[in-house]
Amino acid sequence: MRIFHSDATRLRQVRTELHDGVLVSPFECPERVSLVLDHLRRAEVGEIHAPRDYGLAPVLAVHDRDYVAFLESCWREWQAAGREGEAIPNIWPARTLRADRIPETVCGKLGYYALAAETSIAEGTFEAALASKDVALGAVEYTLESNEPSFGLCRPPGHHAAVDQFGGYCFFNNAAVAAQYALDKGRRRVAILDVDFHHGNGTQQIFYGRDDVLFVSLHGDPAVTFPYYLGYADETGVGAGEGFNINYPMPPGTNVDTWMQTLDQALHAIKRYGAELVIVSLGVDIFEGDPISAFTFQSADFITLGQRLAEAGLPTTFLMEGGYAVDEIGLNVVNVLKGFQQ
Ligand code: SP5
Ligand code: ZN
Repeated sequence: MRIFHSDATRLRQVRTELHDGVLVSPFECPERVSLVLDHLRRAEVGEIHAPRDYGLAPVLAVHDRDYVAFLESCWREWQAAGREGEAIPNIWPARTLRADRIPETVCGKLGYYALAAETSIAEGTFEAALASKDVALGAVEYTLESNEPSFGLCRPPGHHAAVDQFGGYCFFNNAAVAAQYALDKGRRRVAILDVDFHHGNGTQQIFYGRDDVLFVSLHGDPAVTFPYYLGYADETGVGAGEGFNINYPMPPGTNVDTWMQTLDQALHAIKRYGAELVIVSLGVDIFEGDPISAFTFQSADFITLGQRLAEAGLPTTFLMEGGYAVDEIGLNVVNVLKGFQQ
């Protein structure tokens, strides 16, 4: 298996996350990358390569141009406005307000383009997001050219990022960028299997009206779990996309047997679809020890997950999403990839 990593993914080094009403040191931290990398090296999972620079075109194939421009200028504008801390939204075009006009100053734009407040923006955020999508593109390009599996150590993660919204620690939707790239290189049916604890609302939104990307997600029930406002089982797609969005919400505490049985259903759907490529949005925050999640995976269960994914027998690219139990994040990722290789 080939691994893609870029040192620039560590350039995002924000100090603050709004968590339980307190500004804390962010769960989504650059050490996550270093720890996963260490374990990948020690376990000799595969050669580690730096991706090339794919530019902005593959990003603009799924994201709104003004949104990307906002991410690029946000921190500069925030500083120019003389704000003391990091850029955090505190007002949104919520249900009774207008969302059809984009404000002109950074405070208003932040709320317009944000879907959550935990994700601060500061120096290096845009650069790390650029590196993260290059990692995803390097990985998917390798799989497209070789049919061999790959792992992209993306950071920041991507699956909460929608066409023109950031949040949930995500800015560019790496999996969506990679899936679109595969389509642009001639693949006709791509599946994205999202196993992160949280629903991949951004990926769902980007492909909701389309039948060329099947989105399948196993996640915590949005009735009680972030991102709360998307991820129910009755969201099945719209128009041409009807039937090509499959959500499997599960309650907090769901045991691994139930989760694995649900994975079997997901993999059946992916095979029935005739996917030519599977992109796995690999969040290891389904681990029991994850500080912000509520599923019950033990480290050994990640080996089983990798084995089940390999049994599907499809070209597969893994892209890193969440996972915040930093002491075990490296082991848990390596276990998935080793299980896949067995
Ligand atoms: C990529 C990814 O995994 N993003 C997750 C973003 C979660 N952000 C907010 C989480 C709020 C968790 N609140 C749970 C409190 C448990 N004490
Ligand atoms: Zn997550």
